[in-house]
Amino acid sequence: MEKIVSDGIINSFFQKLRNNLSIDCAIVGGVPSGLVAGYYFAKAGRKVAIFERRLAPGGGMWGGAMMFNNIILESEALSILEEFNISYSQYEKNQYVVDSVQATSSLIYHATKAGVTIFNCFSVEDVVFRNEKVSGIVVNWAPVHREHLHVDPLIIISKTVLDSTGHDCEVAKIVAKKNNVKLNTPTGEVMGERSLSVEEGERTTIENTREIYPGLYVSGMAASSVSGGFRMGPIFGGMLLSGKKAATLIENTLK
Ligand code: 48F
Repeated sequence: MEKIVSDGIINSFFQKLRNNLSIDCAIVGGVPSGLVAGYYFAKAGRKVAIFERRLAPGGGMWGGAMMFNNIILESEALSILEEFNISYSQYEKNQYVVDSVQATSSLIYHATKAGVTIFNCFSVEDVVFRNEKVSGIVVNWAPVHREHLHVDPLIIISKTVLDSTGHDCEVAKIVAKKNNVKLNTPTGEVMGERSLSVEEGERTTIENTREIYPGLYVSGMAASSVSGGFRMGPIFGGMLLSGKKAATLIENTLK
């Protein structure tokens, strides 16, 4: 039985990895917007995988605000809460309270049930750049990244890449810095997020969700960070709607 346990995990994991060496969309960062984008993408029958550096996907949603594990969402996001079977209660006219642990776990559960493969403890350290287009990602184990071990990565080929790495917008920074290219942002560069303004932050997160370089899209907090949008704090309607918009944009490109 001991050998069966090891064999089963090793063989099935490497089958899973082999199945995702060439995909339609590689989502970097298992955050709310990335999970929602992956869900709608998988539902559209696309081959999609999420690569998350931490052991647990979910980004900054788990902790609510100051570890008070509730979050706020606007009425515009209710249809997504319904689709993901997340409970909510009305707080004000257009604002709803949600348990952040239920919401985050539900996004992860429904994304994987829809067909998204999540590789946790995977750090994306670069992209594949071919014919002036982002054409995949370069991955390594998160501890290799953290311990700065000089170990070469593996390569995932992908028709599109979604940077949902949150505040750090790491993939956009790598593409701009290493390839000396202009991004589709007001300055052509990664502008960095501005201070907190809830309504502006929620609006600009969705507005800034777009393709910023051929083959590279941004969503969620990364979209704000790349294009100089405002942070918004513990309100997540913009995140979920940004994920849905990203899936629609990418799907339209791949059609
Ligand atoms: O930054 P982060 O918490 O992003 P988020 O969840 O947005 C923030 C909000 O939760 C909240 C807020 C608005 O409401 O301000 O704070 O979208 O999480 C970023 C995630 O991306 C992973 C990282 O481990 C974290 O889980 N990540 C970042 N860079 C990489 C990565 C990378 N290069 N490879 C893999 N994962």
